[in-house]
Amino acid sequence: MTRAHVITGSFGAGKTTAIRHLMARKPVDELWVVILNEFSAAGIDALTVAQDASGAFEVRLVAGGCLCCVGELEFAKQLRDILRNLKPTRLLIEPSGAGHAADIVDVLCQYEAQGALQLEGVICLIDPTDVARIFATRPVREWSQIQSADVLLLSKPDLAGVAERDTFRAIAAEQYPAKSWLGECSRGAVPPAAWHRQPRLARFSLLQANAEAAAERALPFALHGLAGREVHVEQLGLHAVQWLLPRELTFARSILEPRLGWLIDAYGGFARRMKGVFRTGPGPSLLAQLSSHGLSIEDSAHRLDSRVEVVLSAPPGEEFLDRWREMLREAANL
Ligand SMILES: Nc1nc2c(ncn2[C@@H]2O[C@H](COP(=O)(O)OP(=O)(O)OP(=O)(O)O)[C@@H](O)[C@H]2O)c(=O)[nH]1
Ligand SMILES: [Mg+2]
Repeated sequence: MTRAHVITGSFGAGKTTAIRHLMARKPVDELWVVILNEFSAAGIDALTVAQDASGAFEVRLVAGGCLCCVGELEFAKQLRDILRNLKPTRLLIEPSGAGHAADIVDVLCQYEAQGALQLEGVICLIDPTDVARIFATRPVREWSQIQSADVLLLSKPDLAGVAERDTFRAIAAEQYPAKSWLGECSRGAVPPAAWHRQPRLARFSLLQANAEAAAERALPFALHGLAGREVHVEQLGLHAVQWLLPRELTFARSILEPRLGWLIDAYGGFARRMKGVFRTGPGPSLLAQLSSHGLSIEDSAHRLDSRVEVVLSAPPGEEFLDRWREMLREAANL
């Protein structure tokens, strides 16, 4: 089955350099296809991206500002043709710096659900000369490229000083769910561990310090016949419950928003922290967080699944668990 990789990042972050590096290491007997979404139709990158590749490859160009908007039909057409007729071993996709990474991830996940490909990972490159601006102003497109990625890599490490590395780590620390890999990418050299299939199994991200010491118990939790999990964690005197729900489910904002607020008010005394990201349909997901400042709700570009975690200072009682399960059941749609 075709293994697909997405390499995102803002303008000039080093995406094509990374793909060129990967292409140069492609086994000679494998067919690899690259889809480049260049902002202009000049096709400059298309000429060089495979210059060091050996054996069979193909480079397809989709011109336009955003693979999923301007070039939507073209992208879908190319993808269908590639998967049906070429069946490459690997498919590398570079959305333009102006692209909506989350929508591309959605399209690839749909193909994955049909068994037509396996999405190995979404890598977002962050240029050290951009980190301060991205962290301070959170531009929608760039923040969404970061949110929809499995892996964050600081590109051009030769240009990064202590401040840029600190800001890169600060951006990573804010992400929910936590990224599966963080690292650097020098002159396109994507670290092998970042490039291989990323585990999408949730890792508990709110109690992650000293993870070995955690006691964990997973229970099945199905909604509309789709298997999810409810996991209870106890660590260092704190208790946490997380629900992990498959990406096929969407959740009604009109139920989630008031009910989350109600649950927090009713059980706020011992809920120390809560984070949840829920798919709500084709658009942005809903990211809810409870911190010392109270409950906040915003959009997120995370599209891979839905999950929520609550950290408590006492073991969760049955009534508390039932209220949460009930809310998830009522808000979930197929
Ligand atoms: N100093 C330095 N420059 C690098 C590194 N990696 C890539 N570059 C340079 O960064 C520039 C942009 O690299 P590209 O790979 O074209 O970036 P891109 O993300 O594909 O750019 P767009 O497609 O235009 O958005 C090029 O001049 C690269 O040579 C690195 O590790 N260090
Ligand atoms: Mg490029």
